[in-house]
Amino acid sequence: MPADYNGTWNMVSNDNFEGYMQALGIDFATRKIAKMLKPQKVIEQKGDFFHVQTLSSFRNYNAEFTVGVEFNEETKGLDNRKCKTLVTWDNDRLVCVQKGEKNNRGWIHWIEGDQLFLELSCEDQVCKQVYKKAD
Ligand code: 1AG
Repeated sequence: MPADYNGTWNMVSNDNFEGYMQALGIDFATRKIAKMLKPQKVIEQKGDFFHVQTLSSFRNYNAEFTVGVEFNEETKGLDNRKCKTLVTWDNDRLVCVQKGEKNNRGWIHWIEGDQLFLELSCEDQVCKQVYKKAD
């Protein structure tokens, strides 16, 4: 049985989002707004199928994938790039590799208690986010 990521998760911390956005080439004005956000993750998981919504007052991002199945990702409303994206299980961690124009791009999710962790990587930058499960 894989880990259960289902639920609504609210951001509690966001370390080095600025560096991550700079590595993605996000412009100054957008970064200033994006840094202030406290997004929410709404995750629906059925076995290896995931629907992950990242919701904020500024923009939303929608991701749907099946673990182990590579897909074409377009990061609409983020940096608007195209990636060949593959998510795999590493024990109970979700490990994502986003092949494309940017080197070393991807993310890792895991759960500890009522907290959801997300590390976003691009080039030499790592952004560390923590979310807490909503009641
Ligand atoms: C993701 O999470 C990333 C979801 O795939 C969005 C997180 C960070 C934003 C990425 C780059 C910044 C680009 C532009 C800034 C503009 C708006 C920020 C809006 C933030 C909320 C959408 C992994 C997984 C789902 O949970 O795929």
